[in-house]
Amino acid sequence: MPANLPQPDVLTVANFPSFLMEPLEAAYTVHQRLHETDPALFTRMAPRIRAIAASGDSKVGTELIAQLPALEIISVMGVGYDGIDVAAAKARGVVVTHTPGVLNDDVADLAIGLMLAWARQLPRADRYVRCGDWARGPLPLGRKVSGARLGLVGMGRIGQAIAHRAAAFGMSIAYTARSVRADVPYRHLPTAAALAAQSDFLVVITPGGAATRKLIDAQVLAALGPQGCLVNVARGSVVDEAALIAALQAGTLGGAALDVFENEPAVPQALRELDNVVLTPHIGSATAQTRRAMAELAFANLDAGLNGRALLTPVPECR
Ligand code: 8YV
Repeated sequence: MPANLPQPDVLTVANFPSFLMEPLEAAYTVHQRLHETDPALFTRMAPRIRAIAASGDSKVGTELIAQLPALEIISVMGVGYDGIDVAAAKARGVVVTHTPGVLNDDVADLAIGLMLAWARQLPRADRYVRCGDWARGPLPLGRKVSGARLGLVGMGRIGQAIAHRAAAFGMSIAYTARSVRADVPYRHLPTAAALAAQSDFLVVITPGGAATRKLIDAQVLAALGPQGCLVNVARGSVVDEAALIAALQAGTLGGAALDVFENEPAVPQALRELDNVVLTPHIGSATAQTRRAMAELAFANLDAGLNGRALLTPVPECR
């Protein structure tokens, strides 16, 4: 950009790693969470802000969008964008982009890892060795994963990556999704409850948002049953967390392995006290390699949007 032109103003609404902050700060005037840290200054700066950089768990609602008359683009570093009010953005002619594809492997790897961690009791086994219990006798037996029945709630890019890995474990694979996919060889079931009734592991990998809110309810958990395990690598909002805790406490559900929660980073004490669960802090895409790829794509989208070039990966609603 010529030296005499001011750099575009960008509002960040998440705490980004240095490998996204550095390119952003080199190219733009960045207002780091200014709407939260200094609302008065934000009000003065708001008319200049042309872009928002957000993460998969950021909330960008109608109110914030309405405060930014010059807003052109919201670039999300994440595949999920359920926290962004896309309808409000579109109504204002603001485009929304996200980072699909580059994180499929990591999220799928974690889903398989969580199944193994729960069934083979890896966190417990690790503690068992460390605290010296091994000398007193063997760890109680775990549960076999290879050959078990996997039900996938969602059959998008990441769902397919999980299925591909599960096939190598000899698992039988079925799924439920809004529509039957002609391009996958797996059995489709019409509802999450029907799928759960025929699954040992039910893995949730569907987008969050209003359409899937509490899709995994008490009925689905009952269908999964006392031998079943729920794995959630999607969004906490997809699972009725209170019903999940009740089922786990009552033993009507065998267990759960959860990377996402309804109200992150708060995880209910009741869940943290259960020993039939494995809990991780929303790390689906959290590898150095993948987060860099996500940051590059998020930056490229933002830069394309602000410079009138074609967006790389707009969300489906903005294509
Ligand atoms: C992270 C995610 O929460 O991609 C998503 O939808 O949930 C995660 O990868 C986050 O977006 C990292 O910035």
